[in-house]
This record gives sequence, C-alpha cells and structure tokens, in this order.
Amino acid sequence: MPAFDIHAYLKDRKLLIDRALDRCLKECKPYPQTLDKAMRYGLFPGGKRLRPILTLASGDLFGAKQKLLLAFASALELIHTYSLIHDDLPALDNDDLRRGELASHKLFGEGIALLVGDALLTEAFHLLTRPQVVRSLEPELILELIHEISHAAGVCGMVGGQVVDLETEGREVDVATVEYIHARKTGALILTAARVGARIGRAAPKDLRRISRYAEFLGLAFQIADDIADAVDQIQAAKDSERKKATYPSIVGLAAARTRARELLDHCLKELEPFGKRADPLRGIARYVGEQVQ
Ligand code: GRG
Repeated sequence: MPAFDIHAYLKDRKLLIDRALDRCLKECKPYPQTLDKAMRYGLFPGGKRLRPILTLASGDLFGAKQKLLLAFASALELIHTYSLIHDDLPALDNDDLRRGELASHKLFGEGIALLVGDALLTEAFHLLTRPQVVRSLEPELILELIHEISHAAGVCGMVGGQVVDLETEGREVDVATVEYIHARKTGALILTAARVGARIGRAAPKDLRRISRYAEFLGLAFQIADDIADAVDQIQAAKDSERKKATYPSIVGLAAARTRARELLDHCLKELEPFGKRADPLRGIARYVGEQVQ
C-alpha cells in the first residue's frame, strides 16, 4: 500500500477550507468595500491552514459530517487570522510583513487593521450561530463548542498567553514560563481545533482524551519549531534578542529545543497508535511539523 502523502493531503484540505472561507465572506457580505478587501487580504492566499486542517482530520477520524466540520474549521481560521493581523500592529510585534507581503496595517492603516481583526473574530461566532449550523447539531453541543473555542481564544488562552508574553519581554524567564506562554498563545487554539473535530464526530471520552493529548504535544512542538525557525533566521533573531523576547532556544539552546520538539512529536505519534491507519492524516500533520524543526 502506498505511503500516506501528507503534502498532497494538506494541499487538498487547504483548497476545501479556502472555498469554505470564500463562501463565508460572500454570505456575510462585508461592507463597506474596504472591510471586504482587508478581510480577503488577511485570509487569502493564507498560510498553512494548520488549525482548520486539524479540525477536518480529527473530525474525519470519527466520521463527522464534512459540512459541519468546515463551518468550525473556517471559524477557527477567522480567529487565527485576526490574531495575526493584531499581532503585527505597531503596539504589539510591529511587523511590516506577514507571509512575505505587507502586513494589514501597512496596507490599510492601523485603524482598519484593528477593525478587520475585530470583524474576523466576531464573524467567527456569527458563522457558528448561523441557522444551517444550529439546525445540524444538538443545541447543547453547539453551545459547548462555542464555549470551548471562546475559552481558547480569550483570557485563558490565546489573548492571556499573549499578555504574559508581552509582560515578560526583557525579563529572565524559565522553561516552565515559556511553556506556559506557548500552551496559551499558540497551543490553546490548536488543541481546540483538534478537539472540536473529534467532538463533532462524537468521539468516545477516552478517544477525545487521546486527541487532546496529541494536540497539546503538537501545539507545543509547533511553537518550539517556530521559535527555532526564528532563531536561525538572522533578522528575526536580532529582533527577538533586541526585545529580549524569551523563546525556547534562547533559554535551553538550539540543540535542546530541537530534541524537545522531536520528543513531543514522538508523544503525538504514540497517542495515535490505537487508531491505526485511520489516523494517518493526524500522524502526517505531526510528521509535517517535525519537518519544520530545522
Ligand atoms: C487581542 C490585541 C489582541 C491581539 C491578539 C493573540 C495575539 C494577538 C497574537 C497571537 C499570534 C500567534 C498565534 C502567535 C503564535 C506564533 C505563530 C506560530 C503564528 C503563526 O502561525 P502559523 O504558522 O501561520 O500557523 P500561517 O501563516 O501558516 O497561518
């Protein structure tokens, strides 16, 4: 049997998500035109679509309906895109470029970049409460999923992690603090992305616990891989060191950071063993993150 082709899988899933995001924008009819342009600019061509692909992969493992998965996957990508647009603002990371192109605030101005982030975040929850979504799931489950997503995006997750990140700039921090920041700033949304798919597929509690552990390990490995990429990129490394930003390699060194990331990815693979070949997409995603550990 041919080996699972993760790159073909990621390309194919990204296409599905792109189409769903495009439909979502058409349905919410962003107005005025500047908002439409700026929302599209943030979303397309987009990045790896890791979070929504995780939702699709974990949902497929438990036989969830693709239409429902795509609604949740799109909402998570809207939230992720808002976080990047706000993160690039001068008041936060002050980055002029995102994915090699002008950051939203450089093209549209700070005011629009702030508002487009607000619009994407709000639209995520608007999308999840559309009649066609609400009709397809039990009301209690929809509420629980929205509760879980808002928890991951908010005070106890991404925003909270970002605040600790900001407040620890220039201060000595230990590995536990960096892991705390990573688990919230980056890990929380990744964890939720995988859990939401599994929950829509009505995964049994023990399977959901496995998927949760897989995604926790994956989220931390993903952020350590990102830290390693920044450390080996001279421009980004200079920026981080100027701001005395704590990153995994800045505390434990590059070699130990690589070892830690690989160890976490091995844990991911272990969690998937009981699912056999059906978990190949999730396994492939972990291996793909491993490829990024330079
Ligand atoms: C609430 C004002 C306000 C700001 C929010 C929370 C936040 C600012 C920013 C968080 C940004 C973030 C998630 C940083 C983590 C670093 C990281 C790995 C980001 C890139 O994720 P990828 O690689 O991006 O998945 P692509 O480009 O593939 O979409």
